Amino acid sequence: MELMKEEDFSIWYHKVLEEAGILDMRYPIKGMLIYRRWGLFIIREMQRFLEKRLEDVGHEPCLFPVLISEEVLEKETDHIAGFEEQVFWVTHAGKNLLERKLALRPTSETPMYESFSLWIRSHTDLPLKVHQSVSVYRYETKHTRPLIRGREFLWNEGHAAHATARGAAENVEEIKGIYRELITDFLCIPALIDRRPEWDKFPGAVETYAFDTLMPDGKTLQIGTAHNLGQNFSRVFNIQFETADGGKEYAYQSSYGPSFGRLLAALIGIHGDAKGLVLPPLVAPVQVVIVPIIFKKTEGEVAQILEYVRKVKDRLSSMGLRVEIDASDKRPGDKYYFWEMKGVPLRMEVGPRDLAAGKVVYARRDTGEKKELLFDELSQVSGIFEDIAASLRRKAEEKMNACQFAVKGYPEFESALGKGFVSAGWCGGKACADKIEETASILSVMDEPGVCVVCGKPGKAIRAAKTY
Ligand code: 5CA
Ligand code: ZN
Repeated sequence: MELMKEEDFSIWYHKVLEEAGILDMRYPIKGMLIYRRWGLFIIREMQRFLEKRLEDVGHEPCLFPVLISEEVLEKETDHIAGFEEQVFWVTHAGKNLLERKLALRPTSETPMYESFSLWIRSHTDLPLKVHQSVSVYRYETKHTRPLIRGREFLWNEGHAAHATARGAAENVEEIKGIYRELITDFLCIPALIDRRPEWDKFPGAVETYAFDTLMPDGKTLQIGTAHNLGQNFSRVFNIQFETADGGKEYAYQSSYGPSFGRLLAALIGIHGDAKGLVLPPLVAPVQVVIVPIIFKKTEGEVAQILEYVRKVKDRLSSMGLRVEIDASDKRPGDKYYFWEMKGVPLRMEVGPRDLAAGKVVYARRDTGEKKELLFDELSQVSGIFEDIAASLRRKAEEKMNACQFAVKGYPEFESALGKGFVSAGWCGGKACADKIEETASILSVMDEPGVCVVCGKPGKAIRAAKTY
């Protein structure tokens, strides 16, 4: 491979997606992908981790239909205004025009909240929290990119209703914590959480928080969001409950979703290197690959080594690890190249000398470091995996921290864009925001003061970036 991802990230990225067997991008509908074993496995691991955490804090799994009736989708006006350009409509059944067209879900607030109004009667029914992992459909008009901007993409969406505004706000905080665990603890991806400016909120939300990470080309990628919806939807969908003292009130809601596709894109882009994928051990489809090194090829030697290799595999498998033996006829060098490209965290090499000494040689994918372990020390692999994860996380954090710039004037602002996160100032005026957003996005308007990079008037501090 030996492709430098920093120099041309897009070429590197497409090549890795294809060669590592993550995706097949030749599906003949724009913005739609075929997920292959390697990519799907990683997504399923993220999904498993997230669903467990959501269910631990009281979310019930559910599965809603992919079609939404026109009437339901269009109930909340801000919401539909935000999505109407992006909705795929089903208009026909065979040759007949449907009486009412049906939408492919772009997100599931509207159908779910129809049901919430049936499910919620009393304060004792609250909080109600549900989640589902599904694909959603948005007719994106911006340039589509695999995993990053698709017209079909995979996510988990969580939806909650609480009896109080405080309950909803606390839920959003809890979700931010869970997403932080998924993104940074589990996937080793650093991210900033920002409250989006008014004009960039989710359609129908009171408040939107977003997780942004930094891709190798200097553009930021929004990987997940959590929205406080207040009572906007509950008023429209009539989600009312009887309070403890016999009154009636509308529920306070929140909705949230990380994009599995974007998380996978970030994982690949941030940890990968010139040889291809580099996977954090917890999500790697194969965590250890064992390569038998056979010199003499006498039947006796081959059998002995293979037997030892199987013993090593059994030992590692008994620890719950995913292990593969590559006993193919390829040359060892070709095998190394192949598994490195696939991002397998640990390679073990076992030759006649290792067999005699009862040990294995291992090479770390992330650092290339080579060391030995005795058969009896194989339990140390778990510790090595923790070390690999910590090191990937630290490297990515250092890189992202080194790409945060604080600027004052406009020329400085413009030249920092595309290199990472840029802190600057904005007066609050529309003309200045428009000027800034010609080349960048304002990720957040902070509470601290700042001097406008465009007009020089006092205002508030902002964070801006070139975004995907
Ligand atoms: N209903 C809410 C929360 S579930 C919602 O739809 N929020 S969203 O519009 O912000 O989308 C959630 C996340 O999906 C975004 O933060 C972004 O990371 C991801 N996303 C949005 N559009 C795409 C797309 N076209 N391809 C891949 N991921 C996307
Ligand atoms: Zn200004």
